[in-house]
Amino acid sequence: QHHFNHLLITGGCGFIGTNFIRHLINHTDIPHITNLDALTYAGNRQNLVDLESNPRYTFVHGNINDRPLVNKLIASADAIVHMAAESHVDRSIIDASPFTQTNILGTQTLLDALRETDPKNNKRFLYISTDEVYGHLPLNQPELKFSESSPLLPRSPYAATKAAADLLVQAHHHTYKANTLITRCSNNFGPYQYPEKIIPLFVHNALQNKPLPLYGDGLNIRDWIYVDNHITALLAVLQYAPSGEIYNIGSNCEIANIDLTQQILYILNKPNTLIEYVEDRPGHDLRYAVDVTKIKQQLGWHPHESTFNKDLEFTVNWYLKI
Ligand code: NAD
Ligand code: TDX
Repeated sequence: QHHFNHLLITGGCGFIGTNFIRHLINHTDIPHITNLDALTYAGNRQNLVDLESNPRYTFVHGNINDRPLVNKLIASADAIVHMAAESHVDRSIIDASPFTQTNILGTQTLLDALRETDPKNNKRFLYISTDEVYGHLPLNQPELKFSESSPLLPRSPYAATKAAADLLVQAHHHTYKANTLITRCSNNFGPYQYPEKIIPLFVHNALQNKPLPLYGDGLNIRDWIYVDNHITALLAVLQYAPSGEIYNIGSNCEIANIDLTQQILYILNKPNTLIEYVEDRPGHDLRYAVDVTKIKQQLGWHPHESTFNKDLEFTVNWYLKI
């Protein structure tokens, strides 16, 4: 088991980062947590502002492409959890260049800084990849799932940049023996998600009785996981995984977008007539589904006993309160 004195998180003011840092502060005894975040439109310092007086937490406003800053921060950390990214597929379709800058070049900057400041490869570097690097699955073969050895066949500009970074991380492990780990998680939901992603966007619209723009025929399938389950998996990987390993993370919960949308409307007691079928996302991935046998067997990780419906209801109600 690895113990950590000082974790550096990149992108901690985003959705998963906020939940992750709150979990680290409340449920671990890691003494120091530094959060490097550029505060893009998706990052909100207010998410964690109550922690800023906590001596265990330090916020650094900066960019992962700032090499001198990154060198300094990596030098004083003993592990890095890299989750800063441009994360929205629709934005990557409009303009991929910020995705290339942050997701590919930013990851390269971190890896170069790691190589310079940690020549003995003592520091664990966990890259938060995504199941979207595998591309998509057909709708008519439910037995198919992505395993860690499935080929990387990304289809959106977002997924292509995440896959490029995933491969760079692997290359640094093989070439320089960097102490890397990679996780590829399915679609997360929970509090603090920016309202461009389907769940918070649809809650937001429904509350104002505005149409919910459902892409295409609404039959695309996503494999949903509650964000806290992703977080316990990340901690299991950081603490117990052998260097160089890659793990899928998911909780076997495939739902078609139309069913998800109807559940959200049901929880909010709003009519299905708010659903508006709109033009499909270009290149819209049909289905994601991850096989999570490896992390369960090797690390003994399991998602918490809960149901999707309960977690969704909690999440929707959380958005009602903000
Ligand atoms: P998010 O968009 O909510 O947050 C991203 C954060 O990164 C923001 O706080 C933003 O300010 C910061 N950031 C962006 N560019 C930066 C830069 N150049 N330098 C420093 N900080 C920068 O994203 P999220 O949903 O929390 O996702 C976090 C990570 O998890 C991403 O790497 C994403 O690819 C991955 N992931 C997300 C999901 C999901 O369902 N949300 C699933 C699998 C993997
Ligand atoms: O308005 C919408 N209407 C709609 O039908 C939006 C925003 C989405 N959708 C559909 C597209 C997808 O099939 O809902 C599904 C989910 O879409 P998003 O919330 O944009 O997520 P997705 O494209 O699946 O990607 C997410 O999961 C994997 C995250 O944004 C990624 O960062 C993560 O890697």
